Amino acid sequence: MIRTPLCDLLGIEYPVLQGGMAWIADGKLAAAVSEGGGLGIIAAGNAPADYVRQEIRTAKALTKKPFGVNVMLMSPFAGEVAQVIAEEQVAVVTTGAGNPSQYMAMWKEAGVKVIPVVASVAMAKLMTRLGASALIAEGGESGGHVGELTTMVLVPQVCDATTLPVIAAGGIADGRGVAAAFMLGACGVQMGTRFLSAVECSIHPDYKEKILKAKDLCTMVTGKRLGHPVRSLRTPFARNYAKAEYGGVDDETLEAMGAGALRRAVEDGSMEDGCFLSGQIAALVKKEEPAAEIVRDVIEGAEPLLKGAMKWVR
Ligand code: TUI
Repeated sequence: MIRTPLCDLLGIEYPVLQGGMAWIADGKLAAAVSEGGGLGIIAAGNAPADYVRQEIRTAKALTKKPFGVNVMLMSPFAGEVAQVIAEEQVAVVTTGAGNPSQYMAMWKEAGVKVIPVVASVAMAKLMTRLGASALIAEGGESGGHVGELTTMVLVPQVCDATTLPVIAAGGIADGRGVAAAFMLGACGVQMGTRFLSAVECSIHPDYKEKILKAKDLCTMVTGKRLGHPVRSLRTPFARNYAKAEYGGVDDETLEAMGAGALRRAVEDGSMEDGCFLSGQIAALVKKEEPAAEIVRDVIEGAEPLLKGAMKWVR
């Protein structure tokens, strides 16, 4: 059995978090992960506060175990979502794509544990000073908004920069990834792409199918020109966007192409105008299965590897 300080901090059985994927990670998926002994997380994405409150209530109806909400800090609704999280006294808030400093005092006062995603050492130090409960160090192998550094180089540097528990994210989808993350100094993992195949994940069937069929080189990063690089499946949409980005298209047209594209992928499964977020590890996602089995599988896969870590040492 693997138990780390993160389990005690969050009141969970296994040190596995499900990433807050916009328009994907709803109350149903989050509750299934939490019921399975991990920490499920509802994604606020670009949605208004009412949507988030509804998903929180759905999760509360499905599980008595702790779950979290992820705030996407570039969302125009981030402020009102932050408020709802405090009002609903959600156990944990994670943040992404920005600096959550302005909300930390409010959340802490409401008893919400704050776990920011950091993509640099400077942000890790700032969040430690402002009273975060733990940090998620997310490397650029992940799907969605990506930073500059890989998981391999970010995680040990963040571990050196903080005394807080560190959760590794980006490029982790099985027991090998979990064991590697622990070797780098993390005491927990967050996975997004692996949970796209969960039975309780309500994405369009074509999206799921695409993930199950993905190979090593199936993702690409677009959006660098506008300052928001995003990793997604290499679909006709992503290729067209890249062509526009490096062609003569102006910023407004590019913005318009991207607007609503995450939601279109999830709801319509359209390869032509949807953006299918995916991490580089999609090729390791082999079958659809209940979220609880995914949580158990990655931990059970890591155990023998960690126990056998001495096999080359003389
Ligand atoms: O946030 C994510 N992944 C996401 S958010 C998202 S929705 C979206 N929609 C349109 C454009 C862009 C995103 C899809 N996927 N991951 C967590 C994450 N946070 N990765 C990197 C960061 C990060 C980056 C910079 C965290 C902090 C940060 O600080 C910047 C600063 O203010 O100094």
